Amino acid sequence: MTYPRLRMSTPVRLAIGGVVCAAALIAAATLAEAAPAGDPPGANGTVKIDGRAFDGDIDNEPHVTCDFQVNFFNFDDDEHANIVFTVHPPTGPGTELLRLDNALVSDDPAGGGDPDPDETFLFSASQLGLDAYTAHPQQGFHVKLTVERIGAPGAGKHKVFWIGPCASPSPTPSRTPSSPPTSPSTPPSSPPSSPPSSSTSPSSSPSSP
Ligand SMILES: [Ca+2]
Ligand SMILES: [Ca+2]
Ligand SMILES: [Ca+2]
Repeated sequence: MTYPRLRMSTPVRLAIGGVVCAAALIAAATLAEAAPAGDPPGANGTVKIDGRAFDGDIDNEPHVTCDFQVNFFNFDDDEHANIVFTVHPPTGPGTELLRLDNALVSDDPAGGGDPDPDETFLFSASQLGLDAYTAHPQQGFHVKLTVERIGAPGAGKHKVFWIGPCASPSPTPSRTPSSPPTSPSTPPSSPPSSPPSSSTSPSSSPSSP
């Protein structure tokens, strides 16, 4: 019978904790509502890298594995851009990996108030031809994305990020012994592609007597 002090203070602490949590929630909600997000004129669009799981949030994920999305936000109506990937040091010297010209990145006006999610493009390390490069054992391939805004010279967007090779099945958050850098990769033999050419020309001239 020598512990009445602690027993008395526990419900008080719980009550105080609840009040603090409620106050923090209210403050956060107020901040979110009060954030002014307009649609100023000019190149106010933004580009984000989104790795799995694809969430579409307006934040950048500089480490992705195998495949990833390039998400466009707040671009103007009917805006087009060139999407260009180059290999970045130390993985490579800046060679162009893939170019997607004149892609439609927004089919609606920039959101006047709300965040305006626009187009999303899916890419993968193998699509970029990164198999030709040696992945850093921990980081993967270093790649630079450049978005050239058509009709808006000098207003390009850049993102530099790391892509894990597609061979790794899942991103492991724990520290694992790095796999040996030299992986015996067999070159993909091109499958015998037989296009279904069913070209039946309807040039049948019914010869009537
Ligand atoms: Ca994500
Ligand atoms: Ca838009
Ligand atoms: Ca939109």
